[in-house]
Amino acid sequence: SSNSSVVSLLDYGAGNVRSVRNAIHSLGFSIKDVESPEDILNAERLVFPGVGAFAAAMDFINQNGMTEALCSYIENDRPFLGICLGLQLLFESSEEKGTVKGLGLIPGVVGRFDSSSGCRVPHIGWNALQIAKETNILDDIGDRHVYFVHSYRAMPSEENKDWISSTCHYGDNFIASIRRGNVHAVQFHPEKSGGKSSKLLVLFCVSSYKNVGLSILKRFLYPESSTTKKLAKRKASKLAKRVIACLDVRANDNGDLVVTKGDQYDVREHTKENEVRNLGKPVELAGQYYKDGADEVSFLNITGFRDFPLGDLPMLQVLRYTSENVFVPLTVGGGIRDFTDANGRHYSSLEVASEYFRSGADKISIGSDAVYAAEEYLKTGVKTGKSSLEQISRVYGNQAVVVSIDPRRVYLVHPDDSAFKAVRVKNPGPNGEEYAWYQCTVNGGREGRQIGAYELARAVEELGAGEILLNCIDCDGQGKGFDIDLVKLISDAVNIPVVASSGAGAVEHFSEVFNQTNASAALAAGIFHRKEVPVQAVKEHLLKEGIEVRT
Ligand code: 1PR
Repeated sequence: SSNSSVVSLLDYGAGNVRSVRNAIHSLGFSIKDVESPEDILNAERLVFPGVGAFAAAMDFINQNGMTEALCSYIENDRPFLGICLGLQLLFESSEEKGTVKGLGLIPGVVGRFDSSSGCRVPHIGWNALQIAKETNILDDIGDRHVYFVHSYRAMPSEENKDWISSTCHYGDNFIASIRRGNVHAVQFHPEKSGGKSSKLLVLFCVSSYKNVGLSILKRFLYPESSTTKKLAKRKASKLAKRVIACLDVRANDNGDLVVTKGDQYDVREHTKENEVRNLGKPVELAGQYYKDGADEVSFLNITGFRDFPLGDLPMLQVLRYTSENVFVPLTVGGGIRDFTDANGRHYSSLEVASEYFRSGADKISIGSDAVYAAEEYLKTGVKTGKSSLEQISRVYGNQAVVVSIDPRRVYLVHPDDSAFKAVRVKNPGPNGEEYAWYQCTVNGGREGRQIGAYELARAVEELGAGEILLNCIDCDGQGKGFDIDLVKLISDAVNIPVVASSGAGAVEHFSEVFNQTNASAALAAGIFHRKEVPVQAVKEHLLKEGIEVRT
């Protein structure tokens, strides 16, 4: 029929759906956006990539009169693929923001992860699944990892067990996917779970198709393809430690956007010309790191504190191009704050963030502005709800908001010589000082503030941050390893995931940070850009050391 290569997409405009679109296009399908209940009823196949908050999504469906159409579409066993919130909405209700009614097709209530069980919330990262029954769409994944990002989950019960096609262990065993006939839904993100980007992949047959995320979408889109895999019992897996490649991006003196990399945040060459160090092109390098197996890619617009990102269209373009080929999560930071341009036009930080999400970012990262927000909060004890951090996490969810901390070590003779939390350091300071506190900075390390990394981390967690990107100016670019004292201090202080950054120089530094701290991920820049240590080598080393990673 004329609809044979069309996917109907229910995108209600919250968060990043660009990757789902790109993945569908790369599989040779075109997309029709659902605008009315009739569009649902007339769909040949329907994909519902829910992102954002449960209540907002249900409001959208109800207000557009789509509830009945969706229920009847699913009850009539028409081809359906729900992703993330697109799975949760099928249940009776959710406890996100009070109790909100869902579509009620599957018995059960969607509840928050219990952080008292010792796991960090949000659940961000790569897990393997326990397959419960024939799913078809999951047939190619074997014991490979898929990407999750959520704070709420549905739990298996006697009443819903017929629906469950796989579970995942994180704190508890929660529902990772459901299947009944042609109706599928997954809690994880296939479009972020890796896959080959080449348009040629459509030419290969499904059974030879080895890539995880796109194989799931492909099996949904081509259900007639044969199943060759037998179901194998798999051992329960832990949340994999993530390896992240970071690209510090700025314009060079010719105005071209380049990937640069500093030593202790100084990115200029020490030559007569004093030019900005140029290590390559952002889109190309991101694509390379994705192919090499990076679990995420971060872009930091390091002069964002002075340039205005919405005036900086190249960065948005970098995101758009990157998301066409890179099917792992993308984070972008730099310059996320309120801004008034030269013509007096005011932009809210939320507008800036929205533009980044629309262009393909899954998370935004806030540096300087989060420091000001935390200072204000610690001073007054009042959450105004007005900071960029609070506003963006309210609209897009805290899993989409990273706070980037840029601390510098301040050595102390006695731990109580400072008002801020100090630790005993492994390597004493220049005058034999045995303690240090970690002073937060703003504007790319140019200005120290009266707040410590420990105090900041705890404050931003309360204000709605979903993850911390923990740099260390002293270690940046030095290749001598992560600041274990600092990473330990912060990863033990908060219950959100912490990404250790700055100082990686060898594969052993990654196992060290994972063995000695509670970091959820480790990020590096220089060693990847200079091709000293490829991402694969880091993964192989971690595997050998018995640390779970996505391979
Ligand atoms: O303050 O919200 O505009 O955000 C600015 C962002 O830019 C912050 O996330 C800040 O960390 C970053 N930034 C600002 N100036 C610099 C600089 O280098 N001059 N880069 C900078 C931060 C640190 C890491 C680096 C790791 C790993 N770069 O991102 O990639 O230290 O490096 P390594 O593996 O080579 O040691 P706002």
